[in-house]
Formats: sequence, structure tokens, C-alpha cells
Amino acid sequence: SFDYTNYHTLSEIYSFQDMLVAEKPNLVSKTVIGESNEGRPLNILKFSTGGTNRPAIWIDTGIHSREWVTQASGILFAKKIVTEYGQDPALTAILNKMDIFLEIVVNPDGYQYTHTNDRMWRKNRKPNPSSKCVGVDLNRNWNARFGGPGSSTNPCSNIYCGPRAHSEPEVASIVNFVRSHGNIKAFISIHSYSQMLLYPYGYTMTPAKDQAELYRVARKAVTDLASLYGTRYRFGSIITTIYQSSGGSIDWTYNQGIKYSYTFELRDTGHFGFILPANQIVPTANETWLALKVIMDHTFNNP
Ligand code: 0X9
Ligand code: ZN
Repeated sequence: SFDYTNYHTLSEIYSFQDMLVAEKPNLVSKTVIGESNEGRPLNILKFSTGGTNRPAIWIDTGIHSREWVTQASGILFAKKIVTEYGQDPALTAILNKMDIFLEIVVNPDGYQYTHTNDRMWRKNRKPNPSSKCVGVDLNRNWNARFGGPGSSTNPCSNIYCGPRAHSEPEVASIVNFVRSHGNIKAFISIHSYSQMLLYPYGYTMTPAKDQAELYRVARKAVTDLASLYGTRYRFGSIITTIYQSSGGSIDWTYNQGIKYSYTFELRDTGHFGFILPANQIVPTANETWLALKVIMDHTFNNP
């Protein structure tokens, strides 16, 4: 059976997804929402107990390929959803009314490259015409002050925004999915590292109109997270808590009307950074899951 205590290759993650669907076909299904620049499938798992186009919660991991604890945690979230449904009253109530979508590997080409060539690769692997540098930062490619402060128009930069908003298939496929679904109530994008829980905006100091509510939910989420092992998270808007960044996913989803748009930065605060030892995967996922449940529960109770 699957080893949740170690990091996995891309093909192992693809197999895990199929295994979970085979195990619980009445609860989990797989949809291919597009293909990456190098032609790999962009898979999402749908957790649903029925209905049509139910209000939904979106969770993604691995938009930045080197942030390995995020994809590893995504695997554990998937496993937790199937084991806790019917056991945990809050999650059961949520799944009886809402669907959960989970994209574990938003950036499969980058993830493959972190295994074969460069463990510290962040962007996708699209060649840039008229440059020898490769890749677009998939968290600068969204249509939320695209190309603005905290992004770069230089293809050699690690925060290169790309030629135009939604130019990258890995981003465009999520944009199309979110738009065509039309009933997504929470959008949670998971990064590492820094131990932060962030909400819009990243491109402007102007507070989000729901800032007071986003703050309260974040405070409860990080409190519950810390209750397990004492891990401390900072929280607040992106621009006031981490740094200014334009073209990020949750600023776009928030402007689309998805009120509960959050970004996590998982463990640690820099001692190991992106190269977090595998023995921290399970505790990281466990504590993060408590915070996710706070956001999901609040979304469920505030339709
Ligand atoms: O710079 C980023 O994309 C994120 N930090 S990371 O070290 N994981 O790269 C911060 C994301 C801020 N989010 C948005 N601007 N939406
Ligand atoms: Zn990141």
C-alpha cells in the first residue's frame, strides 16, 4: 500500500489518484481539466456524494514545483477526506451538501524536473521565445494586476509573469474550470514555506471588502492548526504579511467573487525551507488539515 511518509515521483502520484478512485468510486472521481505544456495530464480529484453542480471547495497544491511538502500534503488530504467521510461529523455534513475539488500537482512538468534535473525548480517548463531561460511563474500569470509590482517581465526571473494573463495551460485550465463550474465558494492554494495563512490582496494595500471576516476565519484556522503540535502561523493579507505580488491566483479568484480565497505557506520558517525532511510530511498535513477544516466549515455555514 501507499507510503504516506515519503515524497513521491509524479508517476507515483498519478497512480495514487487512480488507486483512490478505484477504492472509493462512489465518493471520488478523477477529471482531466487540461494538459501541461509538455503534454502531461492536469488531473483533479472530485469528492462528491451526489447532486449536480453543488457549491464547492477548491484546494490546490504544487503550483510551485519545488514546494514538495505541498504535493505530499495534498495526497494526505485526499486520504483524509475518504477516511473521515462518515466518521467526522463536520466533514460528513460538508460533503453531504458540497463538493471538494483537489488538484495535487498543478505544475507536473516542473515537478518532474525537480526529480530529474533541479530540485529547486519553481516555474513551469515552457520555453520562452527569444530567451534561453525557461519557465513562467504560475503564481504570477493570473489576471489580477497582471505584470504589476512583485512580478517580472524578464523570462530569466523566478517571478516571470509570462507573455499575457492566463497564457499558461496549467493556469488557463483552472481558470476555465472555475468559470464553467460557477459555484465555487472557497479557493485554497497551498504553498511552502513560511508558516503563514494569507488572504487577498497581494497586488494592493487596499483591504479586501471582506477583510474583517477573512481575518476572523484565518485567526481561528491558525489557532486550531497550532493546537496539534504548537506550530505558529502568521496571518493577514498577502501584501502586509509576506510581500507584494501581482498576478497571483487567489487575488483573481477573490475578484471573481469567491469570497473565501486563501493561500497557505506550510512549514517551515526557513531552517530546511523547501527541502523539508520527509518525517515532517505527516505532521504538516495533520495540522494543516485542521486549518482547512475551519475554512471549509465556515464556508459551509455561510453559503
Ligand atoms: O511568491 C509566491 O508566489 C508565494 N510565496 S512562495 O514562496 N511559495 O513562492 C506567495 C503567494 C502570494 N499569493 C498571491 N499573490 N496570490
Ligand atoms: Zn509557492
